[in-house]
Amino acid sequence: MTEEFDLIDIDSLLSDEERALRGSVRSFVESAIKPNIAGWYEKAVFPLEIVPEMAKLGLLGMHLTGYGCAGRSAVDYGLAAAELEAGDSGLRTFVSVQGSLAMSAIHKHGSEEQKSEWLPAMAKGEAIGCFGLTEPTAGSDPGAMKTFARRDGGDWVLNGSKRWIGLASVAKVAIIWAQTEDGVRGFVVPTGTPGFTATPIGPKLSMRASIQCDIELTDVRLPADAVLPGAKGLRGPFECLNEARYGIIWGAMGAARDSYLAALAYARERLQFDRPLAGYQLTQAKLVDMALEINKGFLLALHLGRLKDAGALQPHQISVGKLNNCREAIQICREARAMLGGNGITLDYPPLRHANNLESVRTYEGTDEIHTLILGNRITGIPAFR
Ligand code: TGC
Repeated sequence: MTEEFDLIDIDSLLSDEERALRGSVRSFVESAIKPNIAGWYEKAVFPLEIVPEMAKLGLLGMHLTGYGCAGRSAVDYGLAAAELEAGDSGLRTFVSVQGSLAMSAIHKHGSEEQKSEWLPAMAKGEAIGCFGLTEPTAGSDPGAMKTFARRDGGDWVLNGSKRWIGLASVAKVAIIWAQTEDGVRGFVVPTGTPGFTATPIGPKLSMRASIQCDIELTDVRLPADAVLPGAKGLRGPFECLNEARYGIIWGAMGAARDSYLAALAYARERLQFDRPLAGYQLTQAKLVDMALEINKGFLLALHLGRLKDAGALQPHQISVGKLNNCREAIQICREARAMLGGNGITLDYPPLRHANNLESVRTYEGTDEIHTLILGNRITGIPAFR
């Protein structure tokens, strides 16, 4: 399969260990996800039963060190994200929400007690986490959030609502970001706390094998030590978003690669006017355009991953990757769907499912527009968000 899309030998830039890690995640996706994903997608089911296997592979919080986490590199994490999203964006999203958002928030900003209480259980998949930043009226502009945490004696009391929160209805713990008298703070909220409710949003036309929820917080009372001591202001959640956005750079290309390979296989087999579609120049032009963007997208992801492992990756560089790779991946998936003709609209083939999923992926963790404006700001020095 590699030679069908790796035209510039990107593989030679990976170590044996990196290729081995990628191989084990790819095998898991081939055996546990691909045979079942059409059914999960059609029934709108998130397959909780595969979480323990993901944990065993070290995929939960895999780039974090200590507390039972795998301590793998950023490139390893990216390679895994690409393989998972070649299965389905919903499954990669689970790993992102768990590891890059919920676990990263605790790992980066939590107290020793919070880390010891939650991270080992989350790495084992025994506790699922979610990350509540977005609100019904605060998506691209999280600074406009209305959820408020007030002090009441030694306690905190939270009120507000969150929207589009992945995994919230199956989570044991939620990281909730709220305004306080001292600016935005993060709270570790066990989801069994009275006043916390999470309701799945649906029906959806995208990310059907995944769960996104509304959260209502009504007088949710928490002890003083529920606050994340290391996060003060919006920088706290944004530092976690960087981790998730980074994973998307790789993941989107996984979905693109899977769609391209489906279209290539189909074009080789499908005869029209007595010849395989792959023998027509228009088809070859499409395949070549797709392959070029996949090669460029993976090369970009690998470059950014190497920068991340060197501790040199800057937020605007993550925007380059997220904007470019989501934009190109969705085009590739749509083109692949078109190459499959009518058969492309069924769940027998992955491209339209991937394209639909990528509508969510291009929207969450910063829309195309937000990442464009982050880069516009970087280039011109003039913020144009407001
Ligand atoms: P701004 O004044 O620019 O920044 C506030 C503070 O944050 C710092 N900062 C960052 N730090 C680290 N990494 C980044 N990427 C950062 N971006 C900003 C900044 O330096 C400042 O720090 P300090 O110490 O000076 O206070 O804040 P702004 O509100 O004007 O930001 C502008 C903008 C548009 C870039 C930002 O608001 C933004 O990125 N918006 C998009 C938000 C987004 O991606 N939302 C999606 C969340 S996904 C979700 O909630 C669901 S999780 C997925 C799931 O559950 O499935």
